[in-house]
Amino acid sequence: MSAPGDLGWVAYPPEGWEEISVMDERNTPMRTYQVCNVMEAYQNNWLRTSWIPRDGAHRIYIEIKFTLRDCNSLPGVPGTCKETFNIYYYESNNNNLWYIKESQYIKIDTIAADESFTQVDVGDRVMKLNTEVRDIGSLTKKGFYLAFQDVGACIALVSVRVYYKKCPLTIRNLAEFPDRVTEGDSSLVEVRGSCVNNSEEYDVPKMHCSADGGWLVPIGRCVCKPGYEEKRDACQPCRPGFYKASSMDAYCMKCPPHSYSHQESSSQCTCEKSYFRAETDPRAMPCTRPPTAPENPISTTNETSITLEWSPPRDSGGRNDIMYNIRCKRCVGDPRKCSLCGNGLHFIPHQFGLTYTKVLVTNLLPHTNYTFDLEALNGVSELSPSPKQYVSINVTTSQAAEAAVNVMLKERKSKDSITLAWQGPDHANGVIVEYEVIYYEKNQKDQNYTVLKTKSNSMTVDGLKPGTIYVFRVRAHTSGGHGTYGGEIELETSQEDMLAIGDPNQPTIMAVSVAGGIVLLIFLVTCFVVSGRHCGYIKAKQDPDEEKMQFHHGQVRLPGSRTYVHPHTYEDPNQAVRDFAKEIDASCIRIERVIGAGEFGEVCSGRLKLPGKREIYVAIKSLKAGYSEKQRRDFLSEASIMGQFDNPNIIRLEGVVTKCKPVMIITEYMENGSLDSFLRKRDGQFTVIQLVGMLRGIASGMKYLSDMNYIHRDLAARNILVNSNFVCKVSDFGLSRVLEDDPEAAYTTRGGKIPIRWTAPEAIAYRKFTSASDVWSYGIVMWEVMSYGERPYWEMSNQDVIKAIDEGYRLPAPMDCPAVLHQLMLDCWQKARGDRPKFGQIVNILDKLIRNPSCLKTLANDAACRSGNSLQDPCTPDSSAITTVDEWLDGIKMGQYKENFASAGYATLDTVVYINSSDLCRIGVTLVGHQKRILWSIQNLHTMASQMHGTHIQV
Ligand code: ACK
Repeated sequence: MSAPGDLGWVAYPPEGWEEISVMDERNTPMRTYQVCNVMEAYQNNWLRTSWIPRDGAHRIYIEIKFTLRDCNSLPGVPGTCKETFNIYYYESNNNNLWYIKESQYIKIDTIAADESFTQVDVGDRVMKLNTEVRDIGSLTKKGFYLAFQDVGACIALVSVRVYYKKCPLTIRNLAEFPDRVTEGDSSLVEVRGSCVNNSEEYDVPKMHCSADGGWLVPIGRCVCKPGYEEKRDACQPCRPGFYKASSMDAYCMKCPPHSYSHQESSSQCTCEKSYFRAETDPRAMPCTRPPTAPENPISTTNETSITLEWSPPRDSGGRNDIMYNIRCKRCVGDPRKCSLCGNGLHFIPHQFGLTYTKVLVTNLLPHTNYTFDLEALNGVSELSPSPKQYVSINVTTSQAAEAAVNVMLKERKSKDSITLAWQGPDHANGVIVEYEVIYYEKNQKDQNYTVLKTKSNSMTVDGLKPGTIYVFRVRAHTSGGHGTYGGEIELETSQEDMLAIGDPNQPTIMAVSVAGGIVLLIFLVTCFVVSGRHCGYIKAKQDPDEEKMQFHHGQVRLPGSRTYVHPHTYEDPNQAVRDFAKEIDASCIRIERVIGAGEFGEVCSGRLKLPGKREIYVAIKSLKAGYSEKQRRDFLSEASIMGQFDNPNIIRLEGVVTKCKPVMIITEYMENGSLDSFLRKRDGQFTVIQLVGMLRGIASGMKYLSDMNYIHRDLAARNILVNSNFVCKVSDFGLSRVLEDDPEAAYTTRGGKIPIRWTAPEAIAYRKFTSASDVWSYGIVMWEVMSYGERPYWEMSNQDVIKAIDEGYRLPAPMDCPAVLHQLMLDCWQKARGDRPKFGQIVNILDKLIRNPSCLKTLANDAACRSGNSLQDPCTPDSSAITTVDEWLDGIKMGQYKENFASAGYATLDTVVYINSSDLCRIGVTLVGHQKRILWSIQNLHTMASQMHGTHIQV
């Protein structure tokens, strides 16, 4: 508080605090309150401020500037001289109290000076000011009074500033977040944003206001409506000549060729005259027009069949969806006496909607004139009012060869072949040269024909798909020409190979009568056979993780490595316990006290004295009475898993008691219990190197597990145990653990129970648990360790965590966390699991850091720029201190855009931090995935910096 005039504060008794004007160092007058009754004992001087409205704040901060005389410097003062004063408050809805009893005030604190001064030199204008800040939380009334109690010191109160903190109005992801006063306690408050003008919600925009007045964890976003694009936190209209069709498009685009927009904020461009846009055409596609007519039609006549061929139109209208229709007219005698051909003709493959420039027409009448009109169409032909353009071709047929055949079909089927047999025609019109068998998969006629020829009366067609229906037709070829194809017969291959089904000589069902005609089929053979009748079977693509594995005892394992054996692969789970856990005689165990509760019963500490060995401290998990057989199996499964491990960073199994009740699992005793509660109790008490040492131990244990192909699925600080030397060991290997035991596990939409905050997105989404998903969890454990047991993602709901992760949000660095460690966390949280480091690499990095602690000096929240791939070497300047745009882009594996950034004028990192998605589009980063990666990295460049400090208000 500084005020040049009369402040109107109340001082009593009157001979106590005095309001005095002094000059500050710039010679401007200012008001102070002073008291200096040091010569007399029993001072009790009060100074009370006027009423201060609370203004909705929950926590109020008071900054006091004052000077205080050192008692020793005052000559002749008695021992009652003091060097402190007290500060109090009194909450009240009433702003004109004239008297408040001393006993009604609540004490805030006793204030002592950091720097007392020894001399009062009136000429010396440079005062040694002490500044102290105190706060009061949980205020509820409309306002309050502050009071300063002097008990015999020499004080000058120079300034009192009262303020509260709020998260200031801000715009993020096109959503406006209003001023928000922080809470009295340290919780994060979720605030919903409202979309800026001309934008709409894509996903509910939310941010969290922290007690410090900073905005944290933006999730959701708004997007600019069609016709608007994002520019500097606002949605600007597209200029004339530009358009934006969908709110999901990032930026306005130039109207495509043959279209225009005369207005601002167009969501699409109008086609020029004679140009059209089909309903399904993307808005970015140029407007197009119908094609011209097909060209160069030619025909080849073979008796009563005709092959027509033509060239595509000269102008396709700008599209590539050209199709052809054929109309047929039959003209008898006078060419003007034409009628439509009717349904008797066969067009192979079709009459309408042809995509090839060739068609075979059969069943024509001999010695007849036909006119075929060929027209080309495309996706906008129907939109054009102009008549379609076509080209005509006249054709005359000749005498048909007569070759009537009766074909009998016989069959023998297997998985991939069918044998057909038939009898020759009764009255062949000439000598039979050969037979043609045409077949196709039922309903696939248009895609896949095969024509086979034989001189014999039977044929085995092989290379067929199992369990598939094929359609067969047969015709004879005589010296007079081809007969027409006979009727169809449908035959199905068997599902599995059968030795012999049916007698090949046994005639089956069908006799087909075929009327002959000569047909040229060569082009059919080329068009359809070449198009590949063998679809084959697509071999299921293997996951690269799985390729190198082989099955052993029902378990996957790497060749040559020791692999953990899942207890479920034993028919008798008790055998697994016998194989991997030592039976201990209950008389060797002394239970001392209960230390916790597990899923199956109590956890106790005690001692184990095996014959011939020294006594050791152990933890004893027991199975509570009344268990089912399944519970017993699940309980002991932890022992059969743990018993397979032997590593200093994995909790060691001493043995089991199964021969008497209660059934028990005995493990080494870890004096400091679980890591999360251990760290919470010791907040701030370890050096960074000690914390890194713990992390190294956990990573080493996890490396051992992943080398054994064991996937933990619930790696979290609560499942790490700490011994008296602060060695951390991975624990909790029960089979039902992830499903039942973990209080953090929540049901997912797919039904499984998963500890969401610790679990990789692919494991949540589709249960893809791998060592890489364990690495993600390890990153969360790193964060828990570096924040001394803070809850990951604080009070956010599980749903919000999933959404935030999906949108690229990652936990910011904990307070005082070295930049390299936060970078390593971010690496563990790569979306693509293949991009995450392996546990072996993590151990190496941590080892390097421990050998080279200077690498840990740069703190994440101080680092001007953070990014890069710390896996190469966390201490090289490249990864810990990125200074150029090129280094930054290389670091986030976006080096291919260096030129785009350079030519757009982004020369230094400080110019990059303001880039948004439209800017990225404009400079040529159009892939959404790349945009996201770059924008996340930019967000990282100033994660904490952007979390503004509280707004201070003066009263
Ligand atoms: O956090 P805590 O003290 O550590 O409380 C839990 C409790 O038992 C239930 O699991 C503690 N606990 C489990 N195993 C051990 C062990 N091997 N040594 C010491 N404490 C253990 C754990």
